[in-house]
Amino acid sequence: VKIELAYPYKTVSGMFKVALIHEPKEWRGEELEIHINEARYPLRIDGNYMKANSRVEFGINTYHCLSKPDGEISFYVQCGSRQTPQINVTASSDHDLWSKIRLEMLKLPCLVGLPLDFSTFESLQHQIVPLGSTAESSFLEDGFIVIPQLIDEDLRMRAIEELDDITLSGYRGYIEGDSARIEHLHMLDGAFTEIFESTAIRKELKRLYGVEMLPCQTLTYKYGSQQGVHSDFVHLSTYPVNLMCGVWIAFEDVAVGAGELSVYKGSHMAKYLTMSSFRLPKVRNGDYSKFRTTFDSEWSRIASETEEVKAFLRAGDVLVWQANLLHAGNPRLDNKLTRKSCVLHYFANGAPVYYDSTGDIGFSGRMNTSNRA
Ligand SMILES: O=C(O)CCC(=O)C(=O)O
Ligand SMILES: [Fe+2]
Repeated sequence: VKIELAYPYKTVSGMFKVALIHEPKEWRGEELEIHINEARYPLRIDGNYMKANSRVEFGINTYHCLSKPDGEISFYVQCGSRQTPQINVTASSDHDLWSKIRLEMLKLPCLVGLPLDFSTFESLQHQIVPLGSTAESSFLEDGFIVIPQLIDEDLRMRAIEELDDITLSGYRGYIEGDSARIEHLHMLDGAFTEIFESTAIRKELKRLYGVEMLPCQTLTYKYGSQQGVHSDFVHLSTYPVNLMCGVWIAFEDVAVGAGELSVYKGSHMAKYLTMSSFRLPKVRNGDYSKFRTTFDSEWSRIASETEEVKAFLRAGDVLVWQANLLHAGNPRLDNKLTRKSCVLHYFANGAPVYYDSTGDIGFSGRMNTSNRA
């Protein structure tokens, strides 16, 4: 039996995911005991589940293991006389946020079963953490804000150069002219890494949210995404609900006909739609067909009741949207026009992160992209 971090990153906050790997033939159904720092917890995963899968994933609610926001967590699993190797991780959280969320998170079990659902946290949702008191009222009311000229010229030009090289060389199967997004370019140790680690962006987000926001991914587009109207929350969920944001960066002036981004003013105030809103089972094996038919029409309906704002950003401008704000990529009216841009999603440092659509524990972001485990 062995355990490993299911996300091979060094810094975690809120919750993290581990995988317990065992050989089904050898599994004898012994009692498992998890040792986390000084504490011991029985691991309650039923026998059939264990027998059917050689890899069992579960989450650890770090709010149970730490008595201060930052610290080392070491853990191993005891399995009869056998014991897995010890794993050590460093948890980091924003102090203010951590202390606000901790009392509520202590009501949940230390070992979090998967899949996770919005309803797990629903009873705790009354405790919404207010956004930064220094945020513009337009951000609070509209659900988005444009910050002009946040990305400097040199970085922007290098990002364009890298994006052109990458797309023209067919990186990971990308076909020139396609609307597809290119994931994880910040892992290449280039301009996108600098964007991922940008302190200029984080400084603005700290002002808007009052706590440190950390990026979890980059999604880069050479052409318009043509994505239908949607909210990101069901895919990138937090407890409390409002602790995620999208950051949209324009690398070039957005041209008419290139499939500009639209945002829907005030739509972030609408109900947070989750799988349980529609009594849908979690998405399995990437099959979003049921998801599409239910969510898409409801999102379109809400969008039609709000004002659409077309985001014709200038090169270097950044648009920040709140977790539940509806947005869409318009159809590309002129297929030759590029719309070089990048989206990052940020989570508040210390917010428990999960993906309501799949029930998975989320990767909650960290700053250092080097030393990948
Ligand atoms: O850039 C776009 O057109 C939309 C991207 C988007 O919705 C996202 O990345 O969350
Ligand atoms: Fe989105």
